[in-house]
Amino acid sequence: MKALITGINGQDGSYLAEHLLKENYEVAGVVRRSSVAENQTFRINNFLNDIKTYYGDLTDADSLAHIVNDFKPDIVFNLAAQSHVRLSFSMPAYTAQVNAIGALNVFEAIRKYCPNAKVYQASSSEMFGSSVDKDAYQRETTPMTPVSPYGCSKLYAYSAARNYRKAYNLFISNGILFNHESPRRGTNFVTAKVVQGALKIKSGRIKHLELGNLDSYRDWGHSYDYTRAMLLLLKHDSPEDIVISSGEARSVRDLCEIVFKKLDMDYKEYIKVNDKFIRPEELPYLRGDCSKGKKLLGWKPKYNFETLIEDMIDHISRN
Ligand code: NAP
Ligand code: F7E
Repeated sequence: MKALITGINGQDGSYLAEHLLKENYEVAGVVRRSSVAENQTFRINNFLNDIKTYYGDLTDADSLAHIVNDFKPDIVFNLAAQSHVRLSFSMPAYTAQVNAIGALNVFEAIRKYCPNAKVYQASSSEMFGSSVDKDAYQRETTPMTPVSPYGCSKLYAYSAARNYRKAYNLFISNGILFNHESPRRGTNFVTAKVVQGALKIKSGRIKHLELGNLDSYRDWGHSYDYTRAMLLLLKHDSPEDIVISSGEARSVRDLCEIVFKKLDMDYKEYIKVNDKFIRPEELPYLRGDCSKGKKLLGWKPKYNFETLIEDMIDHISRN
């Protein structure tokens, strides 16, 4: 079986590729050209010789058509994206080009050149925006009212996936994943920023850490677990839209308290709020109900919030 991953050099792409190799898939990935060549593959260098890579870009439909036509994948994971929510306010058009039209370009390449391939679309809890069910969870049936250019772009791709599934009888599944982190998380996302910042404070390299909104809530899990759910979703016999989450909501303040406490510090002495990290519109609360995913896929996470943070502290402190 052949698996193609867009965004293979990202946090999720790298965990997923490792998992697929262990499961004996032939793996290919799309990488972007960078002027610093080392950056193109920095998360996948450990197994670069075991996979095939293609240069491509989601905004370049011809490059995707060539890759799909050449590799002829059985399964495709569309993970590539401009994935930073705050930056999507600075680059709304680019975010829409990559996340919305880019996903459409992937679906079109599949429709034209590989219509039997199964496709995973990386959808996001950010699509729910300000919408929450009465029981304080978001689930597959919760209305979607995104509050960021990123959320809007992902909602377009989610809708296009459902449209192509019905209109052209393609196997495209949406994984509606809540926040997931790891030692490989980009350091401008809040979990990695807090862990890295606290470690630098502990070792005397910086004196304080500047953050934005401390009172938003997120449902945080581990990328290791969530990328396993991606493969389970494509192994399922019909295309589905499925929430993957931990089911717990924690505030950014909780995150700071726990990380600093694990390093024997009180976060209140070190955290400063800087308005430049506040978003034009904030998504205040995320908590996912993933009972459908657990039942249908038999998915069970290995990590909880505490062990996720411990894994991040452990790895980031060694690098
Ligand atoms: P990430 O670490 O930011 O990785 C994104 C990947 O996409 C990177 O490898 C990046 O390439 C690549 N990419 C960006 N723009 C591209 C373009 N125009 N053409 C081709 N490749 C491009 O994100 P992640 O955390 O792994 O997330 C994976 C996917 O899941 C994303 O679609 C994200 O939006 C979605 N998602 C993430 C979460 C989460 O909490 N992590 C939750 C829900 C959904 P470079 O390596 O060259 O930068
Ligand atoms: O922010 C607050 C911020 O950037 C989390 C992406 O993977 O998950 C991710 O998007 C919260 C927000 O993740 C800082 O305002 C406070 O309330 O880590 P984040 P995100 O925006 O939730 C979704 C599901 C995705 O799909 C996305 O791709 O933390 N916050 N102070 C801060 N956030 C950042 N980044 N930096 C701060 O200084």
